[in-house]
Amino acid sequence: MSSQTAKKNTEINQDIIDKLQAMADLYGKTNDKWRAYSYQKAITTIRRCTKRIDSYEEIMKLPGIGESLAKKIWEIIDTGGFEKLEDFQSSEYITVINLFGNVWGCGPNIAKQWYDQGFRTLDDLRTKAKLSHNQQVGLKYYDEFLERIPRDEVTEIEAVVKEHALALVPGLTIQTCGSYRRGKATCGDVDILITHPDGISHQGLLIPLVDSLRKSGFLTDDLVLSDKYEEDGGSHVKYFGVCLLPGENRKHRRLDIIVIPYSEYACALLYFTGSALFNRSMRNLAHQYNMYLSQHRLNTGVIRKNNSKINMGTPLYTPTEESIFKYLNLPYRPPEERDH
Ligand code: DCP
Ligand code: MG
Ligand code: MN
Repeated sequence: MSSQTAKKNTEINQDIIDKLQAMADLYGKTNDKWRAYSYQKAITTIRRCTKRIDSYEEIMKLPGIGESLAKKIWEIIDTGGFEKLEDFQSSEYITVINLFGNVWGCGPNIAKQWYDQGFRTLDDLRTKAKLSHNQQVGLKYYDEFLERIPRDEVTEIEAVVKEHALALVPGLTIQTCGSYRRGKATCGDVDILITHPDGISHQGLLIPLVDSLRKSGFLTDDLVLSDKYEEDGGSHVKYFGVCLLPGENRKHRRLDIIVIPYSEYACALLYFTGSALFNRSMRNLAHQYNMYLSQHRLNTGVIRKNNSKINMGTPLYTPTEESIFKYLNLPYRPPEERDH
């Protein structure tokens, strides 16, 4: 038995996970979603291993890991290196795509277009590229947006939004979701979900709230404001923007606000808490039960043909997150255990 079995479970295979994660991120950035996904699945599987993986056969026995990925994992274990990752990291194309892909709201396709137009640096983008409003904002705050936000600061930002929202409409339910609700020490942005228990008073809140926050100087830039958003009968309205707390040495932070009807609270809370990977497995599980899970509702009796829904089924009563887990025959998982 290797000496590493004495380590905490989470650390035993951490070196393998780190390399696979770096590769998954790069595949995601280059729009190779399928590879990114299979790497991500392998990471989840390896995280569950309670001992150090030390043979190729062992990897092949893990569920959902094919031969070619198994060989790469073995290379990491056997040699401590990962040639494909090193190739990627030293490729000019990958480096530039990664650089451009970190401009907020810029996906692999735009990054590739810029590369094909001959741009190689952020300065090239600033001076030569034709940028949308959102891309200009993303570029302006490039470094700030890449920094994680300390948890305490998220709490401060939440307090500002709460103060303005409650001054407009008393009795609102305001919950910060995303990585914050999952208990992370730092967050990429601030995700705030707002609703009202009376089922109606949330209506018409978003625009006055954004106006109020903007007037106070808290919001510095707007990215997305969709106050009329309808999707399969749901009606979430959302604002994506940039905020800045008052005081010295503050940083511009990304803020997302979603306002929803109370009847959709549990499904929206589950969705907005994530993680994105966890949401994907919950939706897949619902699929297996002929159900359909979205950020609005959980439907049962869904009939699918060739992967499209020919009957949407009927919505289930979902007053709490717990009720959603129950319908899916899953033991409840608190937000802290929903990273994957
Ligand atoms: N979400 C999702 N699928 C996506 C994007 C988001 O299901 N493609 C859901 C799950 C996320 C939540 O929305 O947890 C918030 O999205 P964020 O991008 O803000 O992600 P997190 O808050 O989880 O992480 P971070 O700390 O990077 O903001
Ligand atoms: Mg977030
Ligand atoms: Mn967000």
